[in-house]
Amino acid sequence: MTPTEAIRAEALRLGFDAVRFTEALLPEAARERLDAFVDSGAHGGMGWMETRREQRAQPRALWPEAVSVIALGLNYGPDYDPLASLEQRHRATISAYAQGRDYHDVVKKRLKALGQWMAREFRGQPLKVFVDTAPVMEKPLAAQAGLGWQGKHTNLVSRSHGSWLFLGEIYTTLALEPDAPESDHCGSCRACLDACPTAAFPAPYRLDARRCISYLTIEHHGPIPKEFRRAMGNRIYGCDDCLAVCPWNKFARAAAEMQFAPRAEIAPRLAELAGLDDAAFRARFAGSPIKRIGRNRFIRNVLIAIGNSGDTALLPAARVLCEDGDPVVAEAARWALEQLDP
Ligand code: B12
Ligand code: SF4
Ligand code: SF4
Repeated sequence: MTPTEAIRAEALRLGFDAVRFTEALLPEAARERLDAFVDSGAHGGMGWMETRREQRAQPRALWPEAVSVIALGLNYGPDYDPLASLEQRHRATISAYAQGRDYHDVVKKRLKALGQWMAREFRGQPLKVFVDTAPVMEKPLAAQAGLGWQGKHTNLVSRSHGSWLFLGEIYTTLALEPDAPESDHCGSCRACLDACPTAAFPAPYRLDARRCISYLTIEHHGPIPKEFRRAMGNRIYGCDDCLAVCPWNKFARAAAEMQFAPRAEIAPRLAELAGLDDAAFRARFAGSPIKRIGRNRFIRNVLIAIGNSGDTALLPAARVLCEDGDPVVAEAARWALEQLDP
């Protein structure tokens, strides 16, 4: 077995769904696009996109010894329609990626297990493992390795898993035979661009994060800008609209990883969520990615959904939160009241 064959076999044994190899070198175009994204301010308040830009743009700027990158994918395909709850306006829509256990933990654990196996197998060859939070351009690297292509919604689309792959990488000093990149199979389709409720794509393959509901509900601090509140509907954590409409999802399968299965009700009632105090929020979302936005940002989002619900039974929940100690929550509660009882 060649080293790549052995690593692929071990990664699949550990439960990864896709494994490909590429050189630890990104083309200049990736840097130029990252520069264009950040220089135009499209990253909004994600200051960390700016601070370690050099390392993000080029693997060897992060780790000069890196020779190859192992690009790995873990399927989190939902076994239900992630857009079905959008019509249930007294309930919350939570992105499919956040229904189960935090993928950072699940993917990191697998990456570490593969890293330990490699350390034994290829003695003396250092490596580093990454998922999401490091300054690594995960999608361009995965596309270059042939795991899929960056669709017009900017995420990686796979011929076998559609839009539903989490990405992780191993940077290694091993010289591994690179795989061929995947070509773009979007063609004339523009379903994702047309599905976006907030018109967050200024052009195909380009996202303005400041308009994206995923950014607004997860990354954005402070009040949600008024122009996007109506369009958020009942999406309280992330957004799946552009991913879910992709025709390549017809080849996707439901996640085999049980830890990604919904841990509770897929679309919980807004009334129940609005009542969570800090302790109850932390207990309910322990081990979930939702925990990281904290109770106040979460309740802010729930209140926008309450304002959009048209359900006057939710008026008492909004009224109570007008007195909340957090000014952003209190302002969102007043907005919700105005929508329900103008
Ligand atoms: C910042 C970030 C966000 C931001 C910005 C998203 C974005 N598109 O940049 C926000 C908070 C909005 C976000 C949202 C989501 N995210 Co996010 N996010 C990231 C993060 C940390 C960095 C991404 C980044 O570098 N963006 C900067 C821009 C410049 O990079 P880019 O999108 O690759 O841009 C390229 C294109 O614009 C392209 N391009 C430009 N012009 C052209 C023209 C052509 C012809 C082509 C081919 C390409 C092209 O070139 C650029 C650079 O190569 C990554 C993890 C990581 N470390 O990479 C996760 C990551 C991208 N997110 C992920 C997920 C799952 C999501 C959500 C689906 C979550 C949700 N359901 O709410 C949404 C999807 C929203 C969307 N349509 O992108 C996954 C995506 C997995 C996949 N299969 O692709 C990642 C990889 C995390 C992971 N490890 O799994 N995210
Ligand atoms: S995640 Fe939602 S808001 Fe963001 S670009 Fe996709 S469809 Fe638009
Ligand atoms: S919905 Fe269409 S345009 Fe968008 S990523 Fe999928 S194939 Fe490409």
